[in-house]
Amino acid sequence: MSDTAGKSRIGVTGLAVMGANLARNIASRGVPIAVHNRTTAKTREFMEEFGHEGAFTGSESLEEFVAALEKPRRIIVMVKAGKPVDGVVADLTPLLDEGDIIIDAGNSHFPDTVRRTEECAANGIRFMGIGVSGGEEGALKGPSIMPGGDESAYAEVEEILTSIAAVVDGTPCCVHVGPGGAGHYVKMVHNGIEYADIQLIAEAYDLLTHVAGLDAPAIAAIFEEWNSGDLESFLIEITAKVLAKKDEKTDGPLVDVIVDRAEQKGTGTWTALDALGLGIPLTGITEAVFARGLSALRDERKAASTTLAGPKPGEGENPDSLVDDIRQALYASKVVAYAQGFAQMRAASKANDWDLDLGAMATIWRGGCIIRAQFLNRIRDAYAEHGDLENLLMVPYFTEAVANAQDAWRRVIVTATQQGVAIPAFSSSLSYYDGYRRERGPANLIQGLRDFFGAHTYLRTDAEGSFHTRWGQDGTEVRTDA
Ligand code: NBP
Repeated sequence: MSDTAGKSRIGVTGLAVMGANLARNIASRGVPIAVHNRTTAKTREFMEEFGHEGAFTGSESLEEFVAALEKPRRIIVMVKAGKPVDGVVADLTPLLDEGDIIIDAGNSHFPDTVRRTEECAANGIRFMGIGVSGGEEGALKGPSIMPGGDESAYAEVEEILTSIAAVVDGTPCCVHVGPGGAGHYVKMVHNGIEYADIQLIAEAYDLLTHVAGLDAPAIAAIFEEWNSGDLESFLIEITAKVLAKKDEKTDGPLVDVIVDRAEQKGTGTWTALDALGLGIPLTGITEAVFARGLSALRDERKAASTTLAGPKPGEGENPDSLVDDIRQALYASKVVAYAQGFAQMRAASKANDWDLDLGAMATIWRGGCIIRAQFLNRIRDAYAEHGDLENLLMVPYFTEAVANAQDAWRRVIVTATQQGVAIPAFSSSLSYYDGYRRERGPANLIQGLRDFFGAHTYLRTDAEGSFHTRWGQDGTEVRTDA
């Protein structure tokens, strides 16, 4: 009898919402699968509720779980990110053989994935870090999957992963991203872009509420309409639904009774920190993280609201075109946020030798994930046409889109500023745009100041070499690299 007879082709350990749904998705493709959870009761509950859906083997210990798998063993770990992943890897390692594959499909931080890949390799185990987006529904019905790690390991799971992923225009939303931490890196940037997208939507909602004076049902109708144009996306679609939802208790809009304090799990912060390390301007995502931080200062804001002076939103002149201006500002800011996120992935790809195919990233984000949008087709086309792009803003489609939107974008920012409405993502995106399109900015003065107080030297526009002025001495300039 062969070693594979009666064995499962793959296993999932960690049967909380994501692991359970991923396991059910895999089983629904006719793949025999072993399931396990640290707390055995959860495995039993899973088998009772879903065991009939496919060829599941419920395992009550890790030893049983490993023994249930064909070789090379393919094990998806879907437990809470951080220490639990290290714990599971440590428990699995002595039970596995050379060439077996551990796949961390949670939201791990990519440096942890790089470390785990090395640690597992030292034990002959192939480790993969794969990003899975789409929440619980995506995991069950078809997520966007961003697999990173050894190509030979990917080849062993490609068929299963592509079969469970979302499909758009016949293309599965799953492609091998790159080695080591590349998959989790791309998932991190995906989540960062999600932060920016959500913040931009929140700013549009704030303006429509407090400057345009509209109520939630009216704004819901506007978002529904916007969802049939350039902005068409999952997040715009669900914004309309959330705004339209009536609260059972008050009979008013549910959104009006939700506390205005946004929580976060840290992937936006990781994205922003990484951009800072790479020296890549990532204003949209970073401002979105800061805005969540500001929202959390709820008690301080309450005190400040009666102490700090400023205009009252809604008490000012509004342009007649306000609602459509907001739509255009939202679109232009979104283009900037994506341009920044893709520029960050390009820089990370070069820094880590990942050789990321950015067009493929846009392709696999078109379905299954939270930022799925029509817009990603444009990004995919841009990379297909122009190859290694420094900045998406330089592609004719986006150059033109932002050029067409910019008058409205500027009007919105002026109106919001005059009426005292905070629009950190809208305005920082425009500042990035204006900064990026300037041939000569003001950093010449920064360099002069740095040279004055720290002898940090400067370059000249009219000569080769680096220079220092003896500011505190005779004021003469010396070349420092000669
Ligand atoms: P959770 O992140 O809530 O984790 C719960 C699971 O981790 C349970 O199976 C639990 O086992 C297990 N676990 C913990 Br906690 N500590 C453990 C340990 N030391 N050893 C072994 N198992 C341990 O589950 P989730 O919401 O399904 O998310 C799973 C992963 O997917 C996370 O990394 C998450 O960030 C990521 N993700 C989630 C979503 C989403 O929408 N929820 C979307 C995309 C990605 P127990 O039952 O014994 O406590």
